[in-house]
Amino acid sequence: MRITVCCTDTKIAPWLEGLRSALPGAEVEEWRPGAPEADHAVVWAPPQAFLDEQQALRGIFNIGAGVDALMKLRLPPRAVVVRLDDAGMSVQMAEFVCHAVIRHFRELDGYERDEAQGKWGFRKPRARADYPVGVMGLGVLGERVAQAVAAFEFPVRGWSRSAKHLSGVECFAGTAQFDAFLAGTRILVNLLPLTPDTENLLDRQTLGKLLPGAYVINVARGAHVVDEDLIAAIDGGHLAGAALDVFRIEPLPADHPFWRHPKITVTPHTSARTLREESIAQIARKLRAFERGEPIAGVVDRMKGY
Ligand code: NDP
Ligand code: OXD
Repeated sequence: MRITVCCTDTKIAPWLEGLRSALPGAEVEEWRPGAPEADHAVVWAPPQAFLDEQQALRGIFNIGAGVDALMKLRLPPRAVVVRLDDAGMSVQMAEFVCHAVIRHFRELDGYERDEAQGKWGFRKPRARADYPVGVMGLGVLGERVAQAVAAFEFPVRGWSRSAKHLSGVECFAGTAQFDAFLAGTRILVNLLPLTPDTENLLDRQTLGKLLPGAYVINVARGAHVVDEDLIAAIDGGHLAGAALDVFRIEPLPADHPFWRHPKITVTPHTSARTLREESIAQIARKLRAFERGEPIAGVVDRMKGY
């Protein structure tokens, strides 16, 4: 079995080494233009030229959970696209989102400002019941996040494409129930995949349907948010602020207003990092199962785009 590896913005040597030792029978090489056609590819944001040359691929294994960049390319017709499912990301995402929810709810940002001024002063405790948390996307990451937030006794609601039943989470599904989901949400967490259906979903209209004083936590993709609409909703007072981990352009350009907005917290796409060892183990496991003709988790539905 021949495996070609093509990962932009990633140190490739440890991936090659890890894949070679996890799949001893396979020939694993970094892709170079003109390389022989492989059976499978391990990729992150590959160029179109790579896919144009590698038309015989049967499997494309993405070293991330989101496949939006890959879905914008012309893919070899018979290749099955497989994403990472969890691989150590869901616990990271749960801790990141719980931290952001609690930082906002407990006004820890305000205490940080007070500390900088040497000020000792309490804020009135807030009622958890007034801060329902709404999680958009109840997949591998969203479900784990919803349950982690619920463990802190926040009222939790979730929204997905298909109907779900999750303990401790009030579930809403489809466009028909989107407004009802938004209308009862004060802290909005975005964990949707980026697809033509979800791009620009967090615009003026959507944000305007949240409870007054809502707070937005975006840990999915930057293109879910209409940047100007988010800033306008914060400056207009309907939103209390936002914690943003993902952006339309990454790294976030130095002159982007998000950097300097006092009510926006910026982190550099770090809420759930790809963990190399876990990811290699998962890809190797899936590749072996795939070769045996067994079903594997994380196969992307090309029609849905995730
Ligand atoms: P999954 O595919 O497991 O889950 C996606 C969820 O979104 C599903 O519940 C799905 O509904 C729902 N969904 C998709 N489209 C719609 C729609 N049109 N309307 C309503 N619900 C919809 O993905 P993961 O949980 O693994 O990952 C989610 C995203 O998180 C990734 O796509 C990626 O962009 C982002 N991510 C960000 C990271 C970071 O560091 N910031 C790290 C890893 C991922 P249904 O269940 O009905 O199919
Ligand atoms: C991913 C990501 O999709 O890192 O895994 O954002």
